[in-house]
Amino acid sequence: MLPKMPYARIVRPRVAIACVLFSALVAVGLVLLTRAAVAQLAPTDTKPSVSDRIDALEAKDDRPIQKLGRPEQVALTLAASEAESRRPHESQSGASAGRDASVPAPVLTGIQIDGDLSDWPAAMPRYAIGKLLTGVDQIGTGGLEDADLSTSPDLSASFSVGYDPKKELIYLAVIVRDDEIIVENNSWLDTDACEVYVDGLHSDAQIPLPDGWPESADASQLPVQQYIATPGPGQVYGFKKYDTNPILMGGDLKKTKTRMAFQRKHDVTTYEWAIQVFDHYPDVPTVLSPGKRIGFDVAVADKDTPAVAPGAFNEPEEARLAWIYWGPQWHFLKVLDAGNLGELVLGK
Ligand SMILES: [Ca+2]
Ligand SMILES: [Ca+2]
Ligand SMILES: [Ca+2]
Repeated sequence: MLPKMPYARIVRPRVAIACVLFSALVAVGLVLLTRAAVAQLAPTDTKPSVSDRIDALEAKDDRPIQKLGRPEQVALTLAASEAESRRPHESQSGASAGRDASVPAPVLTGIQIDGDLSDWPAAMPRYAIGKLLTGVDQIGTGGLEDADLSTSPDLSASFSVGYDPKKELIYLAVIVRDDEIIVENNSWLDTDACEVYVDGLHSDAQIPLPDGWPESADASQLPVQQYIATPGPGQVYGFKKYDTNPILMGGDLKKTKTRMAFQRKHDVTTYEWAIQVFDHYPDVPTVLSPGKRIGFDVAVADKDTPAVAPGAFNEPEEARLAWIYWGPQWHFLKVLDAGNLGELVLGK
């Protein structure tokens, strides 16, 4: 016998409970089905993306790698980082006894920095800058792969070097035969240039690429002083934080005694440098004394055609900047790796 109450009050709660139970079962079923479908669809062997590879490198090296907006810049950074990670790490301690790339720097006085080398002794030896950087994205070979870099009209460069122990300066003359001069102020890829690397400690110290490079460069933290000059007016490499030519990467050239002047005659550009070297910038200049070894390298960049677009980030291979250097085999940015420099041996 049914209790005397309206039918609806008995039946509706039962229907409601059944509906709730049914809905819960459907929801659980949907979740299980979705998980199974995702598991089946998920790839098991995907090729890592550029960002995955950067993350992997960061994890391996325990350091951040600069993430730049332009894919080609990411590729450059990645290629360089991978090149770095492939090589054996060098000793961090002590100075090297000597290096394969080594030249004497005799005492030299009475040099005026004006780009005119007539005040240099005619008998000063000249050393070829003859290594062509290859295998780095965005940098080309300028058709120089098979060229003789001591005679090529497209690009041949050499240097002479001495030092003044009283003025505590290295004197450097860089003579560059280059058929076409390009000086733009948009990027390091869009200009002729001359770079000098010095390390007063002659150390093997190296540091990882600082986050935010090159804007974040801090000369007081770098193991090498990198001076950069272009043979023309305007901001060197388009770096907005400097107002000199040359510049000191991450520092203030005006806090140093380094100066440069260039001249261009016919197809020859001459850079005449007086260079201050530091044990630590800016507070500990290096004392230049006979027999001392100074970490040293010099490089020349050659761009010969106007860029397709400002900055020259998307140049066809044959139009890209070529980069040659003197010292040991390039592994990564030499300003971060003092052991990747050659050396000067100061004379008496
Ligand atoms: Ca001179
Ligand atoms: Ca050239
Ligand atoms: Ca050029």
